[in-house]
Amino acid sequence: MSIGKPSEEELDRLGITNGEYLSAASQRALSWRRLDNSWFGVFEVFDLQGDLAYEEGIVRRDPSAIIRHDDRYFVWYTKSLGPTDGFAGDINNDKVFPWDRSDIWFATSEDGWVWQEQGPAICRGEPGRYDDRSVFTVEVMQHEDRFYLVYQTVRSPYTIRVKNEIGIAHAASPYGPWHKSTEPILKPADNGIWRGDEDNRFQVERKGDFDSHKVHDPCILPYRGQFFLYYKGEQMGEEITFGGRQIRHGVAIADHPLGPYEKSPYNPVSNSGHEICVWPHRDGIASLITTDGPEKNTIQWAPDGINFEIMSVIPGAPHAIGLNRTLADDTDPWTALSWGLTHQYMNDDYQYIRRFQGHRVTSHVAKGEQSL
Ligand code: AAL
Repeated sequence: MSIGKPSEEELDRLGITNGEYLSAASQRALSWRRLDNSWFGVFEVFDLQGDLAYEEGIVRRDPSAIIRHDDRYFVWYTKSLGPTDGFAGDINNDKVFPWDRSDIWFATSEDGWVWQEQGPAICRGEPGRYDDRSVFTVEVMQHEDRFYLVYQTVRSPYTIRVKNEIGIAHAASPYGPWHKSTEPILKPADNGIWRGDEDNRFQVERKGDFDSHKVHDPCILPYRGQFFLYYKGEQMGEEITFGGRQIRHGVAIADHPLGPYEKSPYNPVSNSGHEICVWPHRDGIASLITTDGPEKNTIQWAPDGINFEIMSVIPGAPHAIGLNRTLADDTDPWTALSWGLTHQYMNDDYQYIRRFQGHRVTSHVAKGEQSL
């Protein structure tokens, strides 16, 4: 890579001993975009109280964003019962994943620490419907006095190769009643080709687009007069990259919250990540990229909601974050991350919802030491 002749100031800032002898690492450092530390920070995670405290035998995971209505916070999440059987047995009777045979429930809280579970919001559909096996991993959007829940769906049987789709529901109140879409609003690309009939997702003739197997983790943001539905794609024939699982995010755009949603021709819009965690920041969209891929543990920002650049590399972030949509500050990206919800694995069978808190870090000091 040609980087031109580094200036004395650059060599001094990066602490490079001799500009005539640049190691591969120094060459990379010189090619980085010039970024300050305003996007760098850390997270801590805490137990919740009340009905969302850990409960043996119950899965509660993938919390939505938090919204505030009638002087209380609301969150929606995946809820299922009992341990996971996996795929080795009878998939028609077993529970193949912790998020299989799930419904979407919701809870409210006055302080964000003590939560009261209110009951189911979205239940699995009638047999034969696209959502008859599981509804899970929900996000909420409040827009012009209406409420929208957008979530993943699976139709029975839950095979390894089953395609996962996205449904939506809307209501005039966060308590419901919810009106579900009769069809999915987003489906996987159908340009992948499985090899053979064995229920194996790694055997493919052709992998197809980044979202040829599953569309997951939907989150809709109103943006520039339209609705940007960010989602995670899983690809048929998924591989392990030098950063882990081959997972990427895409966006689909609509003029109305209920769609029709059209996938952006620029997809994928990330080359890494897992659950979607996006929020409006300045005139663009910020995105926390966690868990999978070479750019995991980064915060990225796109001035147009599509072309994301790395703004910081962070020590790691809570998974499946549900952002607190009541927090907004266009000057500090960490305001939106100052607290919200996350999930944690107690074990492979049971996950529970916890609270995260995050803050910006501008210096590294010893006990008693003054920063600049
Ligand atoms: C997550 C999400 C999706 C996956 C599984 C449940 O947290 O990425 O929802 O399907 O894990």
